[in-house]
Amino acid sequence: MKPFSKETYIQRRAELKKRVGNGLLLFLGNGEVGMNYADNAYRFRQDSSFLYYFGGDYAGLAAVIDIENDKEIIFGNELTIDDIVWMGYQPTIKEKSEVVGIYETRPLGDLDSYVKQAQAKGQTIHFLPPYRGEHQVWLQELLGINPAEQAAKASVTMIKAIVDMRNHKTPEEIEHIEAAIDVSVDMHLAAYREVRPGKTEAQIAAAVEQTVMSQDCFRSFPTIATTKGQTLHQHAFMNTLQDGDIFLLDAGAEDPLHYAGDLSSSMPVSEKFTEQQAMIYNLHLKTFQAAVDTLAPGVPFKQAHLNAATVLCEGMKEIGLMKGDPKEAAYSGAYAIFFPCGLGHMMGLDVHDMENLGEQYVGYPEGVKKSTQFGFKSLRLARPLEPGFVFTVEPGIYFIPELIDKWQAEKQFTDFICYDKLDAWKGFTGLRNELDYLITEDGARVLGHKKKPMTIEEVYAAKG
Ligand SMILES: [Mn+2]
Repeated sequence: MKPFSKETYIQRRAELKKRVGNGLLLFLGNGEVGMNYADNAYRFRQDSSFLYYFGGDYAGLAAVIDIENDKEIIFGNELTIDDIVWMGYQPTIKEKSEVVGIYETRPLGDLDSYVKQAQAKGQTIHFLPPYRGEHQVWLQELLGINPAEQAAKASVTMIKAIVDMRNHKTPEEIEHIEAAIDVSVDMHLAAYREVRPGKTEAQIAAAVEQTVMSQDCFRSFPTIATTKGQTLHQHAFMNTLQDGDIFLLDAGAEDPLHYAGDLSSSMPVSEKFTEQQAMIYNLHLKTFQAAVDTLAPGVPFKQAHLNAATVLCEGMKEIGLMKGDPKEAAYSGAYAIFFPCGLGHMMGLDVHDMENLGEQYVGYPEGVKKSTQFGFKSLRLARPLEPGFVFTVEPGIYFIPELIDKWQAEKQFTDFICYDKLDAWKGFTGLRNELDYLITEDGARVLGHKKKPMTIEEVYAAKG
């Protein structure tokens, strides 16, 4: 797929300038980070806001949009002959900047004096909250702000403008997201094919990552490939798959422009689910459908979360693990014993889009604070949905022995939870599915051209 034209980047910066109105917007690109020594670096990943406004997918850059002086400058150092000997020839910073419509470039060392002059003239310096240590050091050098105070002094005006722009995906962004999702579906199909007793989690993860790398993409986050799905983000691969286990995969690709896909699947390690597993899997599909049926412009995502939780409580009541009014059980937060996370999150250039800018700005409307209650506090997205929003839907059902024991000891929600019956379920582990959705003018649609298995029949067919 083609990269975006320079007009895309020019328009994005023009829109940002208009929204912020004044001052100097400072963007720090990411650098190389050594794993154990400087030249043995982690895989390079550019900052997503930098990618969004300046393209520039390489280390050692910064950029400014100087609104008062009507300047857009990329700061970076040209390669030396030593760099070229070790890393090969690359186009110059000037050449790489012109493809995003930036015609002024300067050495990185000039950034300091540029920013200090702007400060001396009384210009407001807008910057984003840093998430890397070297940016904290850099901001301290440039602006004299202590790392501990940088997040609080970051520009709320700049954050809000960027969040609002990046939250609304354009058709050309959606093409890239769908390309990433298609590769993500292939990653999951590899797992459905490979999962069987005797294989290790590491072998399945390897098949999944072989699939993504062979399509010129990279994973959008560390793969979760586990038979201990009750642990929501289990990143270790330490188990051998056994007959009767549920295998859970949460994995996705990012495409060459770094747009993400994020999918989850749950499947039996044996040929078929046990009767008990099939019952919980089908209840999970009902919660999924309840969530999806809620998605529409103007409807808060929190409502989709609550509707899924209500269906979960209805099902748990039928099974005999809950009692009382299911809707009350959902709205009170009792559901969280089986579903302690949120229903989903925004997705774009980051798999949890713009989490570095603050979930409060990304996922919640002005004036609505995120709950601190267990369960609801993990809901990253709650706001009314708008056309162009792209997000995940990923309800799950988890039996977490430590959580069950803790709540039982504390006598939490005894009107709703049948603790005496839960003992027998502590070894169930957990399951979820996850798909990615776009809000349209009149509803919502699932993203991607390839279909990930969802129903039990589809799961068995994919296992082959
Ligand atoms: Mn997700």
